[in-house]
Amino acid sequence: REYNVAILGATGAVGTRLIAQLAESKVPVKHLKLLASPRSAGKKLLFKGEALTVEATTPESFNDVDLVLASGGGAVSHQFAPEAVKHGAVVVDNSSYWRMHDDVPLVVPEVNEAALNNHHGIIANPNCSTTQMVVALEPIRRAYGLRRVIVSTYQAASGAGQSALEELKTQTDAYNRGEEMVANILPVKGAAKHYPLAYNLLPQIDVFEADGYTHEEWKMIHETKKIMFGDKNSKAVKVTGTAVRVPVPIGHGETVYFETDDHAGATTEGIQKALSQAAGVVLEDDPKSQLYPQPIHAEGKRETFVGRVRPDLESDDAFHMWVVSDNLLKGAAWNTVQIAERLVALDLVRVPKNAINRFETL
Ligand code: A2P
Ligand code: 11C
Repeated sequence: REYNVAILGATGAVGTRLIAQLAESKVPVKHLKLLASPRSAGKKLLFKGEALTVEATTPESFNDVDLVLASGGGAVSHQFAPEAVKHGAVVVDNSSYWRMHDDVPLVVPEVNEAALNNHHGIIANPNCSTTQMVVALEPIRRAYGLRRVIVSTYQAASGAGQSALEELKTQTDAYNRGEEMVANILPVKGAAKHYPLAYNLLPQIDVFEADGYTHEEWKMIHETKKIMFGDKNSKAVKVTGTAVRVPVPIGHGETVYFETDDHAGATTEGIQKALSQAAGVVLEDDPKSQLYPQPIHAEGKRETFVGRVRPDLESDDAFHMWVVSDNLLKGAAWNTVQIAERLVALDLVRVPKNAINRFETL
């Protein structure tokens, strides 16, 4: 069987990579439709060497579409994902809008592929910083259990979209010329204040919650619990963290402190072995030869890179590691296309009849 596929948000930082990842995937594409805002209608983008014309998105865009890969942001997915499902299309959604919905599986194939089996038309792709962390933690959980995680992130500008990446480049040029840096986007589009990222660090990703955590930190906590422990509020594991934007174009880094189950016998060597055998992980861990993951080496790769695995010197059953991945690929476009590949392989590219009107539109 071949599928009619639509990419929603095709002109964005993730959308353009969705096109490239789909072209190199095992998804048999009969026809590809590129959708974006009316601003981009008429623009041409290449898919497998063929120039396709971008169309403005309307509810009718999903007529005759089997599979939608969406990356237009939360508001766009809120509006259009239910429309797509009503038209019989299965949506793999990159936005955060549907992730916590009880009827929406939140999937990283290396961790919880089985959650795809009872989808109702929308499958959510996690936040980029969550995805790479759970890819690295899951083999450790399987070997030794997991009871606590404390993460600090070093997140690239492209996580906030193409415009944030361009802003970083413009600010860097301005700084190097001795001119004033202009900030209009970061830390968060639409916030009261904006600060330059070039030559700087911003300890704010997304908006602040009432408890003092940012929404990015909230996502890492609850998405990790839902993906690895099947419940967004699971008490089986404690997760917390701090998310920081760094002046790197592509590739998120994370230091992860984790505690395995009491007396599970975890050792640095055992953890390294589990990581080296895990799907989607590349172990780059040799301090003697200064081998450790770096964003510039991860860019363009689908894998998650792990290094600096070492025991905590003062706590039992506790370790630290350093995790890097291309936030636009495993963090977004590749994980989405990988989910699509698995849906095809499992013959799950169909909306169950009782789910057509399950999700409310705006
Ligand atoms: P456009 O380029 O026409 O604005 P990014 O995450 O890099 O900012 O990309 C966001 C993506 O979402 C772009 O492809 C953008 O299209 C698309 N988008 C934004 N608003 C809408 C909308 N109202 N309907 C459909 N697509 C949208
Ligand atoms: C960032 N992690 O780096 C965010 C981007 O929930 O999919 C991804 C937002 C999301 O800014």
